[in-house]
Amino acid sequence: MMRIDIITIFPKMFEPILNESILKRAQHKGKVKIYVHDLRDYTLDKHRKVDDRPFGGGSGMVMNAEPIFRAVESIKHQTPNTKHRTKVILLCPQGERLNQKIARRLARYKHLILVCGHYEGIDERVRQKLADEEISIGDYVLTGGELPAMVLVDCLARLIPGVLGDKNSLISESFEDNLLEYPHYTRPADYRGMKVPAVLLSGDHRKIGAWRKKEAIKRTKKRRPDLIRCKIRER
Ligand code: 4FV
Repeated sequence: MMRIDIITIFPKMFEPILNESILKRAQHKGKVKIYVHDLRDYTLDKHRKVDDRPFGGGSGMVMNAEPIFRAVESIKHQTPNTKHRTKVILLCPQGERLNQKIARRLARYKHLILVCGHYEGIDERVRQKLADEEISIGDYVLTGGELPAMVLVDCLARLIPGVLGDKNSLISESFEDNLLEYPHYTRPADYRGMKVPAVLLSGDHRKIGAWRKKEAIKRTKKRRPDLIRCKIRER
């Protein structure tokens, strides 16, 4: 069972995704426990302030270190048994770009604490002293770290054994083996004259497997030659 704690100033943003579909079922199955914490509950400030003006001037606001330290330390205090397998992850554009390999590695941890930034950013001392890792979901700037945290929770949860109905679906999917997924078809076999490739209707699973591999490589070479290069490098 994996535990995920999310620290955010917008806890309600998570309700819809945690109470639907696979994430809802995964929690009900006890495969993952997800706790969302309002950062403002960890401020000592009577106005529950979590940000302040940047030293050195400049536009925008910076998130204070103290509430984040207090939140993370309080959560760690509540979870002594996962001490050695807890990772504090800061979601930020400066982080390592999330990919399936990182998702597989993080899915093996017992306990993740996700810190969602806002405003211009977070006080550097959080990055230096509290965060074990920094993850970015892509080279673009969002209004907050909440959506990145949701993306991370979603791609991790489905890798936890028993969360997805059919674990085989994890084997032949995009980025497994550094290949994009092959084309999928379902009924009807002929839609507006667009026919399903005959090999898929042949029942010859060796031929179907070979066709799918060929199509996956063709698609990857065309759309993501960088993945092919990774694949060759990893050999
Ligand atoms: C982001 C990303 C991201 C930066 C300023 C929140 C925003 C604001 N996080 N991958 N891309 N964060 O844009 O993770 O604080």
